[in-house]
Amino acid sequence: MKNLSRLTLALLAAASSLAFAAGSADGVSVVDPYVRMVPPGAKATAAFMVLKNAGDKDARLVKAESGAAKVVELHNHINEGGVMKMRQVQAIDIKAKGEAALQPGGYHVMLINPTAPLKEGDKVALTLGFADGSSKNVEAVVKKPEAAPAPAAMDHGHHHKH
Ligand SMILES: [Cu+2]
Repeated sequence: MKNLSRLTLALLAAASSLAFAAGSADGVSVVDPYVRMVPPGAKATAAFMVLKNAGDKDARLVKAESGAAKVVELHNHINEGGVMKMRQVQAIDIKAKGEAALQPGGYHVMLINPTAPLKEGDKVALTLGFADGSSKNVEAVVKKPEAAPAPAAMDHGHHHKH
């Protein structure tokens, strides 16, 4: 019984240190993460998701990492004289009790030079890093573009797509 209680104490200690380290990642949940399927040999694709912040403090996504691509960047689309262009961004803010949508035509996680072909249904592991140093692991499923939700496309055509 002595060993058991020691184990329990160790688990409790581990659990509390995890909770302490969680920070922004603790309050942020990730809804419907997916990666757009692209033809084999394509030089880039993107991951999309909705980040919901249940916490009392604003959260700031500052990086994404993945073994699925050589370079992983946070991007946004901006309308420059009627032309949609992609730009790398330093951060994506998620307001307290709010959400940030990473969707086609807007913010996305850019996956440049995929390390292996991505097939429909594959799971891509992403690690989201927040400004306070906390991080969150996400599994994004690879979807064909037509099967993937495209909220921008439903918005009466005001938004331009890629
Ligand atoms: Cu991009």
